[in-house]
Amino acid sequence: MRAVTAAVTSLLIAAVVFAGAVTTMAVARPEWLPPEVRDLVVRDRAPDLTGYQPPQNPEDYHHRVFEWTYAGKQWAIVVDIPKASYDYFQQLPRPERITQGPDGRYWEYAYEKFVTREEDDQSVEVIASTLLEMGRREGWTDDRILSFTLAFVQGLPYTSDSVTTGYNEYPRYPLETLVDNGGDCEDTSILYASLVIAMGYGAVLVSPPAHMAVGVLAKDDVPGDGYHYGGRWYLYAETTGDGFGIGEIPKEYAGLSAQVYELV
Ligand SMILES: [Ca+2]
Ligand SMILES: [Ca+2]
Repeated sequence: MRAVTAAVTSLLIAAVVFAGAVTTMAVARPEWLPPEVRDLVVRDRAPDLTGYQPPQNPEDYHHRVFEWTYAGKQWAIVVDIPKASYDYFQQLPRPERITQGPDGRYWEYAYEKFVTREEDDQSVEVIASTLLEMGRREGWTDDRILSFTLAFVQGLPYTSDSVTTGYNEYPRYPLETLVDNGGDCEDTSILYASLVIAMGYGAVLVSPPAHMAVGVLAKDDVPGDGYHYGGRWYLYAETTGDGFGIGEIPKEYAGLSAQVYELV
């Protein structure tokens, strides 16, 4: 896969900005408390909080209600994320590396490590299993459950890194994207890929020039936009904005080569 020159340029600028702001403060990993998730029925465009019990110490949690539309219906889940877990991810280093590309060596974030970080498994799994259960209750097939989950992620607001963090490029761990209530393309792609993998499906991160999305592992004969990589077929999944289904690539990225980040 070819490295992308336009993306590399912006990443190098981000590297300089970021290097000046690195803190060495280390925060101990908190005693693990998984987030509490409840799915809710949405009636009259407002989530029905009947039956919702807040955590015992609500001041220790970030309370979030996520709403989205899929299959002509509105959906919502309530997620209570321990503040200690969020603080822990916030102070973690942003993994990075020097990579050898066809045009030489360049700096980049190690985006795949935001997806596969071991400590994140529980937080992501609780949400993934909730979404999976919601889909199974509807009697949906795998592809619809994956589309439903994509709609959940697409329902998060798009926020630019420079506005929300002051950095040109700032990848978020999945828990951060949920508490921050959104992010930009790599943040929502990291979140979606994490959910897809936690559900037991296959995914990679894909990066067309100056963008990031997810490749969802599919059978070779499933039609749609995607990438052949490593002998496998990955359908393109756009995680920003509404309306793109799995296998639908925005036209500005159609036909362009993309860098693939394997998730193992
Ligand atoms: Ca970004
Ligand atoms: Ca970001």
